[in-house]
Amino acid sequence: SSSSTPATASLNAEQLKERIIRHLHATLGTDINKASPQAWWRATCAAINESVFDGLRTTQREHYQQDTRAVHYFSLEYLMGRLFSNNLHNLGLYQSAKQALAELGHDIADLEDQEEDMALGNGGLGRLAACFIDSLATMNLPAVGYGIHYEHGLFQQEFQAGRQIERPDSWREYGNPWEICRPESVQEISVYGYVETVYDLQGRMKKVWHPGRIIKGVPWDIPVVGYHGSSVNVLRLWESRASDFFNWDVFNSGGYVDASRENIEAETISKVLYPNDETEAGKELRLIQQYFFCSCSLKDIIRRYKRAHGDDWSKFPEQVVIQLNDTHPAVAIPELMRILVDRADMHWDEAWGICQQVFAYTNHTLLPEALESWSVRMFEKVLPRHLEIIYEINRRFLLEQVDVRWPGDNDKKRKLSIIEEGHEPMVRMGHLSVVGSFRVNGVAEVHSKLVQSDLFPEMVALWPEKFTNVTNGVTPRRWLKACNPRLSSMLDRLIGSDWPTDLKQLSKLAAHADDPKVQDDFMAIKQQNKADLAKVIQDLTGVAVDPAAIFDIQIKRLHEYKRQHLNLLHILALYRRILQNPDYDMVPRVFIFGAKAAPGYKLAKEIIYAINKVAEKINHDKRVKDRIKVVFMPNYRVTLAEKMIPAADVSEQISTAGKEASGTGNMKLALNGAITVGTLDGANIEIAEEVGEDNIAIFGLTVDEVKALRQSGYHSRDYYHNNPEIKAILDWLETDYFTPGKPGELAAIKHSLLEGGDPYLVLADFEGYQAAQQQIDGWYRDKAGWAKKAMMNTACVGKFTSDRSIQDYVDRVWQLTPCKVD
Ligand code: 26Q
Repeated sequence: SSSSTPATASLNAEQLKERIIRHLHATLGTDINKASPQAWWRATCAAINESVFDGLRTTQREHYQQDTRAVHYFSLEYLMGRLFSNNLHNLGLYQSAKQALAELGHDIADLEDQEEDMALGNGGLGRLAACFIDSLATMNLPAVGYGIHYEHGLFQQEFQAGRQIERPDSWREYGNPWEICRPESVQEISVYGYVETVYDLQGRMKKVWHPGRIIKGVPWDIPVVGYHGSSVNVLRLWESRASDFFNWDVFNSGGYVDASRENIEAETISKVLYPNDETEAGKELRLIQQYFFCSCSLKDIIRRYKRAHGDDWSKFPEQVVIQLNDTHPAVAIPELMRILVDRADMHWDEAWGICQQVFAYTNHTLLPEALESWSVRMFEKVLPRHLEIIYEINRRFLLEQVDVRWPGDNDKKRKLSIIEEGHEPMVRMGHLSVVGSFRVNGVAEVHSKLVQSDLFPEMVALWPEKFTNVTNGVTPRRWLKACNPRLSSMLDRLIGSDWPTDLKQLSKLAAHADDPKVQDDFMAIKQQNKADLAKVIQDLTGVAVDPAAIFDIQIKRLHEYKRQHLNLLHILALYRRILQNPDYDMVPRVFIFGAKAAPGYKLAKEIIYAINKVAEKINHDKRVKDRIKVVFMPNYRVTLAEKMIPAADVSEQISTAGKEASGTGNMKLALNGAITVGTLDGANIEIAEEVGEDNIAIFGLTVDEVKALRQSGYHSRDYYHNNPEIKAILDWLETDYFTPGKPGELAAIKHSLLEGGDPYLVLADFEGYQAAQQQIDGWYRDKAGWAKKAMMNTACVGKFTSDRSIQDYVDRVWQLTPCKVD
C-alpha cells in the first residue's frame, strides 16, 4: 500500500472534455445542444471506459503471459450498486471529471443519478462479493468473479398505504455501458435427461449422460477497476439462451411454436434473482440457475487452463482456486468431478484429489432454515449424473473417513451423510461443501467458532485443519472515500491520503480525538451530511426532520433475527413515556429504517407495515413536539446506503446473539463515525474490541446466555406480565390507535412474541436495549464527549477493510501472489 499516483493522473479536465464530446458525437449520435442528461452520462461512461479498457487489456495480457495462479470467486450474487463514481475514484479521475462536466454545464451528481443500481444480490452476501472484487483488483491479485447476468435484479420496493409492494427491477433496459458481451467465449451446458451405463473396448464401465436439454451461456464482462493500482480484473456474468444446435431439430420437425417455447424456457434461467435472503426456496429453477453458472464458469476456467497447459491436468490445482460464496454454487464440486471422470477419463481418486485442492467454502449462516438442501427426487430429475457422483462421493466419505474414525457407528454416519435420509431424502449442500473443500471459513470470529462447535463438530474432528476464520470487511473506497467526500478530505488533510489502501492509518485520528477544533470539524461534517440526508428524506417520504436530532439508523434486510421490531418496541416505549409525561426529557431523535422483506415473508411485511403506521401517528402527533420522528426509507439499496451511512449518529446492530454471522453495515457505519448500539453478535464483538467499551453501547444476552436461557425454558409471557411497559406496548399494538377503525391490524407482532414464543428473544433483551438507548441519550448531551466517541469509531475500525479480509484469504486459503501490472 502506498500513495502511488494513479496511472491515469495525467488525464486532465481538458482531455476528459474532449473525450466526452467525442463520445457524445461518435457513440451517442447527438451533440451538446440537444443531449439529454442520460446521453451526457453515457458519453462520460464511454470516456471513462477508454481508461478502463486500457487497464483491462494490459492486466489480462500480463496475467496470461505470467500464467498466474488466480482465485475464481463463485457467487450467485453481486450487489455492485453504481459504477460511475466508483470507477472515477479508482482511476483517480473523479476531480478531473467533476471539473470537466462543470465546464460543460453539468453537475456530476446529476449525471451519477442517471445510473440504475446494479442490484444483482439480496444483501450482505452479495455486497461482500462486490467489496471483495474491489479489494482483489486493488491488491493486484489475479481474480475472476463468476455469477449470473440476471435480467431483473432485486425487486424495487414501494409502499402503498404503508405496505410493501414489489416492482420489477430492469437495470439494463436501455443497455449498461460498463459491460462487454463476449460471444467468442460462449459455453453450452446440459440439464435433465438420463444416464446410460456402457462398457468401452477395454471392458471398463463408463457413464454416459444423455441430456434432455442444452442451454447456451453467453458471458458479459464487467471490468473491475482497482484503486490507483494498475489492475483491472473482470466480473464475468452468464446469460442463458436457447442453444441454436438443440433447437434446430425441433424447428426442422415443424415445431416452430415448441422451439419458441424452449427459447423462453432457456432464457428464464437468468431472468430473475431469487429475492429470498436467509430462506431456502427449494425451487427447481434455482437449482438450474446454480448449475448453469457453475458449469459455464468451470468450462471457462478449464478452457483458459488448457490454452496454457494442454491436456496435462497436473498443474490445475496450482493454477486454480475456487471460492464458494456459501453453498449456493456447491454443485460445482460434482460438476468438476463429472468433467474430470466422464469427459477427461481420469481415475476417480485423481479427480477427487484435484477437487479437494481446488475448492474452498465460506459459510454465511447458521440459521437452520437457510441451510441449503435439495430433494434427491428433484436433483435426479435435473442432474441425474451429478446425483450419482454425489452418491459415490458420499459412499467413499462414509467408508474411508467416517467408518475409519467411528467404526460401526451408524449414528455418526447418519449425522455426517451428504444424503439426509427420511420421508423425502435430501442432498445437504453444506456437508457436500465441507467434504469437497480444502478449507471452510466463517465470516467473523464468533461465527467461525459456532460453525465448528454447533454446525459441523464431527467434520472438525475428522479434519481440524480445514476450518478457519476470515472476518468480513468492506471497501473503504466506496464506503468512505466516495460516499463521504467531506470526511475524506478532512482525513487527507489530517492523516495523509494513504488511508484508502492502508486503513490502519485511521488510528492516527485518535491523537486528535480530544482536540476541540478537530472535534468541531468532525461534527460539522456529520451535521452537513445529516442536512443532505434530511433533504433526501423530505423528497422520498415527505417527512421533515431536524439535522440537530440524533440520526439513529437501522439498515439491513428485514428479518426477525435482526429484530427491527425490537427497535419498534423501543420507539413505542418512548412515545408512551412522552404521552404519560409531556415533559419527558430526551434528546430529539430521528429513527430511520431501510429494509426490504422477502416477498413471501409474511411477518417481515407486517413489521414494515407496523413501523410505517407507527411512524405516521408519531410524526403527526403535536404532543411529541418533534422529540421523535420515524421514517422508513423506501427501496433501500446500495445507492441509498451511500447517502444514509455518512449521516448516521447511531448504528443499530441488534440481532439475537448467535444469529448474525457477521454483519457488514455495522462496519460501514462505524467507519463513518456512528456509534453502535449492539448485541455481542457477529462482527459487533470485534468492533467492540477495536473501539473499546467507552465508544460502543453493548447490551443483551450473549451467545452462551441465549443457549442457557433456551435450555432452562424461555417464557416470553413472563416478561409481558412482569414488565408493565412491555405489556402496555404490546396491548397498544392490538388496539386501533395506530390504525384508526381497524383494530388488530398490527397484532401479528404481539402474537409472534407471545403465542409464537418469541423465537428471537425480543422481550428478553428489551430491558437491556432500552438501557443502552438511555446511555446513548446521555452520551449525546455531552457534545465533546460524543464527538470523541464518534471520532474514535472512525479511528479504530481500520481492521474492517476488505483488503485485510482478502489478505487473510490469501494467507489462510488461496496462497496467491500479487501480479503487478504497468
Ligand atoms: C437461498 C435459497 C433460495 C434462494 C435464495 C437463497 C439465499 C440467498 C441469499 C439465502 C441466503 C442469502 C444471503 C445470505 C446473506 O446475505 N448472509 C449474510 O452474509 C453476510 C456476509 O458474510 C453477513 O455479514 C451476514 O451476517 C449474513 O446474514
